[in-house]
Amino acid sequence: QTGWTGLNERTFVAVKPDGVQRRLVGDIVHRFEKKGFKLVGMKLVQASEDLLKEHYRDLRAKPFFNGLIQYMSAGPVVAMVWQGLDVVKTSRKMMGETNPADSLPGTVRGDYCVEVGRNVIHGSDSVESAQREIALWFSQDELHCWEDHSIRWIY
Ligand code: RTP
Repeated sequence: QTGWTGLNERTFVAVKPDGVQRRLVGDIVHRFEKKGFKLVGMKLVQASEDLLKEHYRDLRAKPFFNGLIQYMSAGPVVAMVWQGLDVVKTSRKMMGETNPADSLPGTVRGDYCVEVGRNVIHGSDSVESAQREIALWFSQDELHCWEDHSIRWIY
């Protein structure tokens, strides 16, 4: 069993509009649950262009930026916050690479998509981005601290 430091790390994960349309939400949630992470926030949301432009502000100079905003606002996304040890880094591993062609089978993108512009899932790339994205997508009262009785069998 590890010490308690780090167990409260949180990350922002979103099933993108293509993932919702393709009925992948249940599978993706199941992967994170089975891994041992704890769900502390989840909602189905039609993101506004303003929210998405802020979310992807570091990419605004990229040629694919407008297409990305269109894609992400084309339908609802499932926005989630997951908690656990090294959850930021591990979630990125579970998702696979940005380009599905570089993603190994067994990852979400390796299993479920073929094109970078339809890559079904987002996950924060650092603890700092996670904090920024969680604050952007969720209010404090949408995030839950609940007693997790499986915790002693995971850590
Ligand atoms: P995300 O933020 O969605 O988790 O993706 P990421 O960190 O793996 O990749 P990033 O470079 O931040 O790009 C964000 C999203 O933009 C789309 N993209 N399209 N060449 C392209 O057409 C291109 N490159 C990136 C992808 O949907 C990517 O996830």
